[in-house]
Amino acid sequence: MIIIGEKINGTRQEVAQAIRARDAAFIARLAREQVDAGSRYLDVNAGTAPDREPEDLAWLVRTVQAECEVPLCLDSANPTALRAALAVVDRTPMLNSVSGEAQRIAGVLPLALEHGTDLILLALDDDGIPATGEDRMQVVDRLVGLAVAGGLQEEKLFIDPLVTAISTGTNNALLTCDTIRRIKVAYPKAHITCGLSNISFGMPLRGLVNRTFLAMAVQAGLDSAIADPNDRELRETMLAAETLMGLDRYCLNFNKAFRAGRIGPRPD
Ligand code: THG
Repeated sequence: MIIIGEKINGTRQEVAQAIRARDAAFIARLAREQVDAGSRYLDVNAGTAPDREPEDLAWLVRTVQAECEVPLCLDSANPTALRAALAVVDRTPMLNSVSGEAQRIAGVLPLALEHGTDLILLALDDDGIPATGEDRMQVVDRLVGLAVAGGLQEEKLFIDPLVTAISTGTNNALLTCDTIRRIKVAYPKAHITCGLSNISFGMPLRGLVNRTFLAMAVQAGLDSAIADPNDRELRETMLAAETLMGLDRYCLNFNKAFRAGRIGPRPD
């Protein structure tokens, strides 16, 4: 799975504080621990204060790049902040994200096309999050059409079916899985990602709910997740699910991870 490490996110209080204090060591530590745990991208989100976001996001980008080499996933709806970040990135990043909302299509999509970035497509538009997989696909179809017509290869697209809390809708997990299946059929070369932990908002035992949902979503075709790579039990479920899906010949990855102590009992 392509893990996009989620921890450098200004909606988390300790990160918001580190950004305000320009505490580079704190951010560098979050970057390092997520890369060491196998993140292929690091999500960076500076929070949503519109006046400070461009400067804050550019600072986050520079700070993370000084510590590690993985590409970044620039998490902002604000084109001005994305432009400020794009001006300082070393490696072509992923943009998170464009949706079917007119403002995002006008503001974010041109940046992705201009810079040839990877791009997350969200299955929502100005009418909100569609209630069925079929309707989410209408948004996805439109966005894939625009991105591909603009010159981005399908392989650079990470389609997000959207995960909404199971506490607010009995069928929300199944709805996401249904959307994943449809995406997989329509765009087999695109990646499918999601914010996994949205599923468990308002629940006890969130880790258990998140990793069980992960196994279901992988079965449906999920191949990427915005998640906490330092969650050992999540990592275990991820590896087991990939192996069971026939993606791990001779169970080599699973056994290697076990021998390296990345899954199973903690080496101490
Ligand atoms: N899709 C896309 N991008 C996204 C999301 C998505 N970006 C933001 C979010 N959803 C995914 N990122 C995070 C980052 C951190 C946390 C959750 C999701 C997190 N949550 C803990 C919690 O909710 O309890 C801890 C909060 C805290 O530490 O303060 O850490 O769906 N494309």
